[in-house]
Parts: sequence; C-alpha cells; structure tokens
Amino acid sequence: MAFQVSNIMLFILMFLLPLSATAQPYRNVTLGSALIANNANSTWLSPSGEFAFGFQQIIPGGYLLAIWFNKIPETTIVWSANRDNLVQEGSRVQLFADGRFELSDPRGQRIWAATLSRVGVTYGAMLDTGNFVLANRNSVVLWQSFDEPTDTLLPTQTLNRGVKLVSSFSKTNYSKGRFIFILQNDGNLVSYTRNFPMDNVIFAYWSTQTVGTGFQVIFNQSGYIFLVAQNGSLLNYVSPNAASSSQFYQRAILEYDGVLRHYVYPKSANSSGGIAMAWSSMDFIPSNICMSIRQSSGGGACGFNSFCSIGIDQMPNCDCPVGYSVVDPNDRMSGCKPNFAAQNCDKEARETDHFSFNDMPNTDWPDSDYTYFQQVREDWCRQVCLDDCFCAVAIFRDGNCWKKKYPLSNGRVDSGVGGKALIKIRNTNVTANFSVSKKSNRSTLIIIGSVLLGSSTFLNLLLLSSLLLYAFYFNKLKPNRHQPYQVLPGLNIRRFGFKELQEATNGFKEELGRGSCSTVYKGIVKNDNIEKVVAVKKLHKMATEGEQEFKAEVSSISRTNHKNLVQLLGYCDEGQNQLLVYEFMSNGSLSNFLFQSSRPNWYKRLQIAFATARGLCYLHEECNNQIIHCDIKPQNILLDESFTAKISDFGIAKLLKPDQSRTTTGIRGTKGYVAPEWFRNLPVTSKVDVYSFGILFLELICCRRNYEPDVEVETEMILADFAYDCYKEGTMHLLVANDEEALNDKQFDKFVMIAIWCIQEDPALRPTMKRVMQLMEGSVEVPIPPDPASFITSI
Ligand SMILES: *[C@@H]1O[C@H](CO)[C@@H](O)[C@H](O)[C@H]1NC(C)=O
Ligand SMILES: *[C@@H]1O[C@H](CO)[C@@H](O)[C@H](O)[C@H]1NC(C)=O
Ligand SMILES: *[C@@H]1O[C@H](CO)[C@@H](O)[C@H](O)[C@H]1NC(C)=O
Ligand SMILES: *[C@@H]1O[C@H](CO)[C@@H](O)[C@H](O)[C@H]1NC(C)=O
Ligand SMILES: *[C@@H]1O[C@H](CO)[C@@H](O)[C@H](O)[C@H]1NC(C)=O
Ligand SMILES: *[C@@H]1O[C@H](CO)[C@@H](O)[C@H](O)[C@H]1NC(C)=O
Ligand SMILES: *[C@@H]1O[C@H](CO)[C@@H](O)[C@H](O)[C@H]1NC(C)=O
Ligand SMILES: *[C@@H]1O[C@H](CO)[C@@H](O)[C@H](O)[C@H]1NC(C)=O
Ligand SMILES: *[C@@H]1O[C@H](CO)[C@@H](O)[C@H](O)[C@H]1NC(C)=O
Ligand SMILES: CC(=O)N[C@H]1CO[C@H](CO)[C@@H](O)[C@@H]1O
Repeated sequence: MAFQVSNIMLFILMFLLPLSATAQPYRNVTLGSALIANNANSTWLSPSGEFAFGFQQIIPGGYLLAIWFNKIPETTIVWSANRDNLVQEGSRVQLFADGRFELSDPRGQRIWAATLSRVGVTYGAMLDTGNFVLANRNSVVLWQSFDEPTDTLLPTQTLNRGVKLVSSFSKTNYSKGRFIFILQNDGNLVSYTRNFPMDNVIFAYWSTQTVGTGFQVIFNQSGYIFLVAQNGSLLNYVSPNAASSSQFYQRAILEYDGVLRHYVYPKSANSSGGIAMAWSSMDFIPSNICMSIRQSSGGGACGFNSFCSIGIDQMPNCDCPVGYSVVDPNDRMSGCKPNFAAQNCDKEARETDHFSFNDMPNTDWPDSDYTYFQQVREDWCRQVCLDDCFCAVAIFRDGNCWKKKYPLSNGRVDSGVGGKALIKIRNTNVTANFSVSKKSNRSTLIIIGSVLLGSSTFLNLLLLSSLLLYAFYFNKLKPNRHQPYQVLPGLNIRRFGFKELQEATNGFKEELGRGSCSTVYKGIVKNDNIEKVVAVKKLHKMATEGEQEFKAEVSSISRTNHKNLVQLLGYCDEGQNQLLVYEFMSNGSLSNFLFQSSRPNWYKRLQIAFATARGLCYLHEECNNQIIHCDIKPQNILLDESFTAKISDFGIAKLLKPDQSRTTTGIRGTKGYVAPEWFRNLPVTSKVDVYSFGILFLELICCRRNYEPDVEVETEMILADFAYDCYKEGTMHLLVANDEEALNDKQFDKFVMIAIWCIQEDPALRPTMKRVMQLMEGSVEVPIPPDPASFITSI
C-alpha cells in the first residue's frame, strides 16, 4: 500500500514537473550524485521547494544527514540518517552508479546506508510529501525515508507493525532520547519510556489496547491520524483534529518530553501585522504525561528528585524543589541535586534545628517511600521526618504520612494529587565556603551548647542570636574591605563595601525603580569570577535607630528562604550608605505584567496569586520572627525569568521611616492596598497584609487596577466594592468580561469569595494567610463572606 501511494505521488510529480521546471531547481538525483557536508548550501529540494534533503549543521563541525521543512525559518527536521553519530565536515552522501546510497565520513568510512529491497536503483528524488525515495527505471520505489521514521510522521505517511518513533534527546540534540512510540507486532499502539541509553523499554504510559487488531497508523492527506485494522476499519484516533494540508504544514512528532504532538504551521506565512508564525499543537497524547508515568525503575517523566507539572501551555515542565538545582543545566530532565549538605545522622549532632520544610501542595513522589504512618497529624509527620536523617521528603495526605528517600522518582504536581509534600531543606548554608574554619568551630559550639542547655529550641535560638550579635561586633571592629567575601556568619549573605557597589552599578547608572524611600539600580557583582546580575536598593530614609537595628533587620531578612521571596544576597552599611543587594528579577514587576495592553492568561494570574499567598504565608507563619510586609502591592511582586512570582521588599518596613503618605491617601474614598486599621486606632497586625493581598488577588482575578477613575459605570470604579456587589447580586461574570478561561474555571467563584474574605474591614474577620492558602488550595470549604464594610468602628 505504501508503495502504491508513493507511486501515485511520483506520477503526480512527474505530471506537474514540466509546468514548474523553469521555476524550480528541482531535478532527479541521478546515479553518481553526491552531497558534501560543508558550510555552503548542499541540498536536494522537492519540486515545490518545501522539503530539502541534505546536511544540517547541528553543532560546530557536526552534521546530520536529514530532511527538513525548507520554507519556514525555524529549522524543523523530520527525518535523519545518523542521529546518534554526527559526521564531520567533508562527509558525503552518494548515490553510487550501482545504486548503493551511502553516507561516509571524510576518510571514506561508511556511517549509514539505505537498505534496499532489491537492486536496480536508477534515481532518487525528494518528494513534496517529505519522503525521499530511491526508485528503479519503472519508478518502483526500492527504499524510502517514510519506511524508517526517526521521531516524526508526515501526512501520507503510515506507521506499520514493528515500526517505531524514538524521541530526540532534547530540543536541540537529535540523538535518541528517552521515549518510544511503537505499533507493536501484536497490533497494540504504545508509548513507552525507553531504558536510556539502551533500546529496551521500561514503562507503557499510553496505549490503544488493540492487541490482535491494530494494523497500521495512517496520517492522511486531510490531516487525520488514526489506527486502522487490516480490513481498513478505524480503531482509534491518534489525532482526531484535522487541518487542511493545502493550508498548513503538518507533522506528528514524539517529542523529547515523551508527548506525541500533532503540529500545524500556516503555509501562507506572511509576517504582515508582525505576527510571528510558529508551529502550534493541534492534539497530543497522552493528555497528562506527568500523571501517566509511574515507573518502578528510572526517574519518571522528569528525572530523579525533579517534579513534573503541566504548564498553562499544556507542556510538561520539569522543575527542582526549592533548595535543589538541576544536575545538568542544559538538560531539564537530568534530575535535581540538593544544594545543601545532607543531614548528619549522628545522634549527638542530628542538626534538627538546621532543617525545615518547604511545603508544596498537590505534590508527590510516589513509590519512593520507605516508611508509612497512618492516622497522624501533620506536625507529627513533620517532626518524624525532621528527626530522621534518611528522610528527604515527607508526604502528608488525609492523615497519612509517608517518609521518602533519595533518589525521589516520578515526581508530579497536579491538582489530582492532593495533600502536600514537605520538602526538607537546610535552613542556612552552614557548609558555605566563606569561612570554613570559623563555621566548623561555631557549629561545634552550638552542638555543645545544645547539649548543655538541653533541647530547648528557644535557648538555642538565644545562643545563636548572641553569636550572631557577637559576629556583628566582630565585623564592625574589622571593616575589612579587602576581604570581599565577608558575610554574616552562618548566613549565606555577603557584606559589600560602598565603593564596590558603586562600581557594580557603574556609578548607580541604570535605575530599575524608585520609591519614596529608596531607589533600585541594576548592577553586576563578581563572585569567584562568576558575574551575577543583581538589584541594588539604596535606602534614602533610614531608620534613626542606628546600625544595630539595620543589622538586626538585615539578618532577619536574610534568614528567610522561600521560592516566593526575592532573595537578599548582601548588604552595605557604611555611615550614611545603607544598601541592600537582591537577586535580579528579569521579568519586572507584576504591575507591568498585569496592566499591560494584552490580558495575561488566567492560569498564569492564578499561579501568581498562589505564589504571593505562599510567600506571605511563609513570612507570617514560618519565619523565626514573624515578618509583616506592610506594603503588598503589584509593584512589590516581581517575576523571575521563568515568571515565578516573588515578594520583594519584605522586612524593610522597619528599616524605613513611617511613610507619611499613609495617612493622607490621595482621593477620598479610594480603597488602596492599605488596610483600614492604618487609619484607625487599631493595632497593626499581619492581617494588614491579608487585606492588601485581597485587593491584589481581586486585581489578578479581574486584571484591572483597584481604582479605575475612567470606567463608565461609577459603581465599578472601586474594585473592592464592585466585586462585592457582583458577588451579592450573582453577577460575578461581569468581573471578568470576555475572559473565557476565567469563566470556565469551576473555581472562579471560590477565588472571588476568598478575596472578599481577605478585604473584610474588620481585621478579626479576615482569615490568616495560612487559612487563605487552605481555602485557595481547596482543602477547606469557603464560607459565605459578609459585606466587607459591615464593620462599624467605635471611634
Ligand atoms: C526522474 O527519473 C524518472 C525515471 O528515470 C523519469 O521518468 C523522470 O522523468 C525523471 N524526472 C526528472 C525531473 O528528471
Ligand atoms: C543558501 O541558501 C539561501 C536560501 O536558499 C541563500 O539565501 C544563501 O545565500 C545560500 N548560501 C550559500 C552559501 O549559497
Ligand atoms: C546528545 O545527547 C547524548 C546523550 O546524552 C550525548 O551523548 C551526545 O553527546 C549529545 N550530542 C550533542 C550534539 O550534544
Ligand atoms: C482522512 O481520514 C478521515 C477520517 O477517517 C476521513 O474522513 C477523510 O476522508 C480522510 N481523507 C483522505 C484524503 O483520505
Ligand atoms: C474489521 O476488523 C475489525 C477488527 O478486526 C472488526 O472488528 C470489524 O468487524 C471488521 N470490519 C469489517 C467490515 O470486516
Ligand atoms: C497575508 O495573510 C492575510 C490573512 O491571511 C491575507 O489576507 C493576505 O493576502 C496575505 N498576504 C500575502 C502577501 O500573502
Ligand atoms: C549553599 O552553599 C553552596 C556553596 O557555597 C551553594 O552552591 C548553595 O547554593 C547554597 N545553598 C543554599 C540553600 O543557599
Ligand atoms: C568551595 O570551596 C571549594 C574548595 O575549597 C572550591 O573548589 C569551590 O569552588 C568553592 N565553591 C564556592 C561556591 O565558592
Ligand atoms: C522574561 O525573562 C526572560 C529571561 O530573562 C526573557 O528571555 C524574556 O524575554 C522575559 N519576558 C518578558 C515578557 O519580559
Ligand atoms: C579559632 C579556632 O579555634 N579554630 C579552630 C576551628 O576548628 C578547626 C578544626 O575544626 C581547628 O583546626 C581550628 O584551630
């Protein structure tokens, strides 16, 4: 059948050729023809020029003999001969006079050869289907690339029994990777994890269950991909969504992440209107690879200690837990390694105080557990993991507690998982390089202290603080500017000289932002010859309490460690110059992101709300000293290069003079982010942040500012009032007009209700951030919120 199709194509091709002969460089590949791998163009084109056969340079000096889409800017390879064995410049592919078709390296060593069904090849041709054929004088095809697919199927191509697709190793490395898609000889069509680097398979994560009946996978001209039985009857669709082949380029590819995707690309790729063309996915299988792969051997979809989550673009992401980093930065699926030294197992030095947990809801590493407890409480589960040096992660779900050990495998984050992962990380970097000998002595001291004072955490903390204080004085007596890596002992934070920061910021040249109390500049600092981009915050209005206060606050900030907080890297404190050095957040502030002309995606907005809530929850509940932010607003939520939201400027409220503008907010009646108790004679507690978060959450939900003087309807000006009115009248859809994603989200109502709870004027009615997290994550039912303004103060 495949032969027939090809013959028809050849026939059509020959028929059409005279018409386009003058316009196209196309001609048959005659016996004796060869292509040489070098930097110049050397390709054989199809009649339309849409496909090319030839050499693609993959790495400097490394060539792949391949077929690719030739009319689109993005290199899209659909077939290759030597994916595991790139050839050097000067290698050649030749159609010999006797009909052999071979790839050989510059020394003449054969690297690859077409396996012909019989002798008698008289010519070769790159067809407009993307199929390269070798045929005899009667145009009977004796070899074709369609019969030996690599990772891609094209329209008119079929996948026969016993033939498989093997994914690439990565986006840019075409060698054989970690997944296989095969129509087995038994008729079943299956996706497997591959036992890399071997060719055998480990785990089937998708199949049609057509043992005995599946005969052929067809990608037909209309763009449907389906499995048929021998009698031609349809058994299963692989991609039931078709796109016209006359208007779209199409391909189905088993990608490096294990997902088989059907992609289309508009042929009329005209860049008018500045819209960049790209491949877009019509269909893919399996629907959720993160949840589909659960293998007893191997790391799962993402590698060991890593976790897999489906992004808003439906692509699986592989990420490392906080405190871990990817083993090979060029390979997201290489797994993650902890950035901290393992816990000491000695009974006397178990370092329980040095570890804490980072909570990740809806996260699990199934199958990595070595101990399991039932009917326990969460704090018990935490403690039992903390006390056990073998425990890397504890999973707590519905009163069950699993202790997990390295390497963790099959990690996934999904709303279907439930419960939470408690990821154990070392608090401060005691093993940091900076002051190795000092550090080891200090930890010895602490251990001795712990033993002497019993196991009271409080006393240990006291001891630690006095040591820190001692260290501050010590540093002060020795303002050693020539020692660039001076740090607060025990904390992974560096003390900078003012001059150094002046140089780092090129004389405070590039301003990133400015507030009433500080200005932020971009800078580059060097550490061990590694350049790092940083944000340097210069404080204008310093607290009058003096240096000790500054240092105490800096040390309190620096002891925070959470993925949703902007990390403090260092500080400078020289006379009038007080500066803080933070990690640089390349994607700017939420304010820019949220209020741009095009509305960001609903799920991205939700992610930011979750991230902000998590960061606040940590500041309120999990720090040694509770930190109240006091200034939560979109300008203070920053986005890193992967758009993870992080809270900035926390802990500096105490460093700055009270902001006078608080008491005289602009337009009367405008509700800003500032909780009402600031204006009333009420104590300021962490609930002020809950209020600000509520306003921010509404802005994220509705994608508008809390105050919009320009809206037509007056009742819509103040978002907080508008939101409650809509809630009360059951017209919440008005809040997100035209935002289909939000409207289709079953949780939409719930999120609005949570935000309304947060903006209650009575601080006592507002939930804590922890409670807010629980409500958002869905572990607790959201009660009916009262009218936020029902609180009457008795002033
Ligand atoms: C290609 O070769 C076949 C068989 O020899 C011949 O029929 C056909 O005309 C050739 N096409 C071109 C464009 O030379
Ligand atoms: C290669 O081909 C492209 C387009 O087909 C052309 O623009 C370019 O000049 C060619 N380069 C060489 C070295 O021939
Ligand atoms: C591609 O990945 C494989 C497997 O890790 C590796 O052996 C090979 O060197 C890589 N090739 C390139 C060109 O990076
Ligand atoms: C492709 O397959 C679909 C679904 O089976 C069918 O409706 C359509 O007619 C087929 N197109 C061609 C050109 O065979
Ligand atoms: C075709 O084969 C399938 C599976 O073997 C069978 O279920 C179906 O009845 C057959 N249809 C016809 C028309 O023979
Ligand atoms: C570009 O695309 C638009 C919309 O598809 C179409 O109307 C227009 O004719 C195209 N222009 C060119 C030059 O192909
Ligand atoms: C701990 O220090 C090491 C080396 O100094 C560093 O690579 C690592 O990122 C630090 N870990 C944390 C959690 O700060
Ligand atoms: C830590 O110290 C070791 C040896 O003392 C050195 O090789 C390594 O580069 C240092 N790492 C950092 C992050 O300073
Ligand atoms: C976000 O940051 C990344 C990395 O710096 C950058 O490539 C990307 O263009 C940024 N996106 C936006 C919208 O600024
Ligand atoms: C100052 C001091 O006591 N330094 C000691 C710290 O500990 C190391 C070994 O752990 C000793 O070699 C140092 O003399």
